[in-house]
Amino acid sequence: MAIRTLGIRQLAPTFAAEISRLNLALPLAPRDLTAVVEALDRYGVAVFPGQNLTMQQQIAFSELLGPLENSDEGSPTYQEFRREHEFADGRVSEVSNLVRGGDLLELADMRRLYQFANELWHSDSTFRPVRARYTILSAVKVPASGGDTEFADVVGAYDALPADIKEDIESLVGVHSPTAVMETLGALQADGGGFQSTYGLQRRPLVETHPGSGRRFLSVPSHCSHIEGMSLPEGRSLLFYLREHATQPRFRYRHAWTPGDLVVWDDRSTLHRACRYKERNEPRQLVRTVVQDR
Ligand SMILES: O=C(O)CCC(=O)C(=O)O
Repeated sequence: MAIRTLGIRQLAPTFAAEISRLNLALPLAPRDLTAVVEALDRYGVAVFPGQNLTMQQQIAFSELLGPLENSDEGSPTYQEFRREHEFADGRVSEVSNLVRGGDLLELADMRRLYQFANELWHSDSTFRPVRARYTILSAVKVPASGGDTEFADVVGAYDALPADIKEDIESLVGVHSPTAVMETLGALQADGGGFQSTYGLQRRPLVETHPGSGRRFLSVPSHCSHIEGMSLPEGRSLLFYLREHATQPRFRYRHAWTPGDLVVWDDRSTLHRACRYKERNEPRQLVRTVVQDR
């Protein structure tokens, strides 16, 4: 199997792997690309230390995995923001507390306020008509402490559910919206950033089969606001239960960033969240590209 050539070291009990034998700045041989996809099918999170890619190299690598999401789509506000980012390309969305030139974002800047949404467990773009298949994040500037990214294995978590719960949730459909998270944060209020969404509601099954691994996974990100055909309290309490189950420490991996690291995760088989840091004092800047799923 091609995956053996990658120099894999598993990072958490059920998933996540470090891949040490590839230089992503160079064009990947087809067999290496196949091996990377196999590793993502198997481990969900792939950590490539010390890559130090330029933005163009990250875009080139990401495009090998599939078509990229346009980060401005559906939001003229974001288009405007991006011009102020150092990595100004529609295929890149910067995760950063800086504006171009290196100043920290102002206290009430909505970019700062909206980024707190990343601290809630989620998988990317489930609220868009086309969700994310993979997210690629690489570290440019990292704080001295904190600012890790934490992942949860929703494949292992599904396997560990009691049989009767698996049966109960088998054909349920979750309804996803960005406002689900922004409402929790208070970001819909004028003094919370006045968030408005241009997206309609997206219906997604609560349980799906991963096409690469053939394994079942739970789709319970914080953007899933309720369950179709269930009252809000009943659906939400089921979602809280499933998310809590899926994010127990035994299903987690926490990545402490070093500048130059590049991490790819499969947004179907994992959840993730940003961890707190002293964002009023220390710069943190990561370059993000997203490969579309369906
Ligand atoms: O900043 C992080 O650690 C995570 C970013 C994130 O949640 C995302 O890119 O969706």
